[in-house]
Amino acid sequence: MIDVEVDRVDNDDLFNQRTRQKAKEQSRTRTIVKSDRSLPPEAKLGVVVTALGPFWMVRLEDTFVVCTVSGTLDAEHTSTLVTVGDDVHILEDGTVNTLGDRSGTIVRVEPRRTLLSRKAAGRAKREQVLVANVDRLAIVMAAVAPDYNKRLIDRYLIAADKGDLEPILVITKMDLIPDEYHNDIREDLSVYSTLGIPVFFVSLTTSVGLPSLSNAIENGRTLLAGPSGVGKSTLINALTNARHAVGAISQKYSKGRHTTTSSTVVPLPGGGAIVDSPGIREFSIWELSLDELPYYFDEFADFTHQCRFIPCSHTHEPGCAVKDAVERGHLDPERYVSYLNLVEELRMPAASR
Ligand SMILES: Nc1nc2c(ncn2[C@@H]2O[C@H](COP(=O)(O)OP(=O)(O)OP(=O)(O)O)[C@@H](O)[C@H]2O)c(=O)[nH]1
Ligand SMILES: [Mg+2]
Ligand SMILES: [Zn+2]
Repeated sequence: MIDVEVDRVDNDDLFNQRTRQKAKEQSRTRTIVKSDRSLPPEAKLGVVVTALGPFWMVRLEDTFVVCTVSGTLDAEHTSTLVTVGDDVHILEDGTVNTLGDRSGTIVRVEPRRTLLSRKAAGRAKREQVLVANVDRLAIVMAAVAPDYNKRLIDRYLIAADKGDLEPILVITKMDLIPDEYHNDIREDLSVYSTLGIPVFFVSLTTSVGLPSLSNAIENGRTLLAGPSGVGKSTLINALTNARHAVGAISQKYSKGRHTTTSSTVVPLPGGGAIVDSPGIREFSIWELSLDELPYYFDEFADFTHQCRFIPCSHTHEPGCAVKDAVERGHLDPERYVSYLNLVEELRMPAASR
């Protein structure tokens, strides 16, 4: 038996008092997970697009339904029963709630195609699934203000690899860079194109570069990741071309709060969707082991078999072919710095990470 995961909302208006009450009730009543695949014929298939306090907002073909989780849930997974991005079957209860939205119950969660998780807060290092069923990871960084961070890009690339997501790199705020420096930036980031990762240089103020980015993410679900202030929200508004319904509804449920706290799936005109996940900043590579780290630096593979010592950590060993390739300019020195940083981090005792 597993607790239902809920995002708790602290607020003082009446509605939120009620949701708090509901959240308490839900964490007292435990949900039993079964996998019996029997489904009432009136159940409808939808997507969980965001969390609203203890509720989940589910998008059906033509409408939204605000849902709780059934006491007996049909699912194959046991960690984080419901999360944003899940394909779910719901039963509508035929009523509207106090905020005027249709309400229902999630009775089945379909198997997850992909998932991204992080270590849940608290002492027990449980896995918390942040978002399910995304296809692509757009690593969003600004050309300047704030400067892009290659260490962080490399960490996100590992996360994408682990989560089976196709990575792309989006560099925003190109309008803030004088034209004569554009090539320097392209050159500085050319290692990523060399690694086969599509790189898009855009400005959200002038829209330069947006059409090709828009084409690239037209299909499938694209998760945005990147530090604060790089333009993720601005990008969503630009590509979805309007204040989207998901945003409007979640605002209604979180009056008085200024920041987005839950992940959101926003549909794109071409059939795909963009997923904005505020918690994704810390999402991690927490399960990563020192032994497997080199495999996430694909380009090292051309050299590792020539190292004098096997296994070789590619840090201090004499006759290390990776280190040698960096010195001779065959491997990117900055990628190697990212690698060394991660080795150092992973060598720290797990408790202090
Ligand atoms: N000049 C310029 N400003 C931009 C561009 N993209 C975003 N901005 C500005 O940068 C600021 C931050 O953008 P947001 O979209 O809020 O950034 P965010 O990534 O959503 O930040 P968090 O929600 O804190 O993670 C805003 O003032 C935007 O107007 C761009 O391409 N050029
Ligand atoms: Mg934002
Ligand atoms: Zn080596």
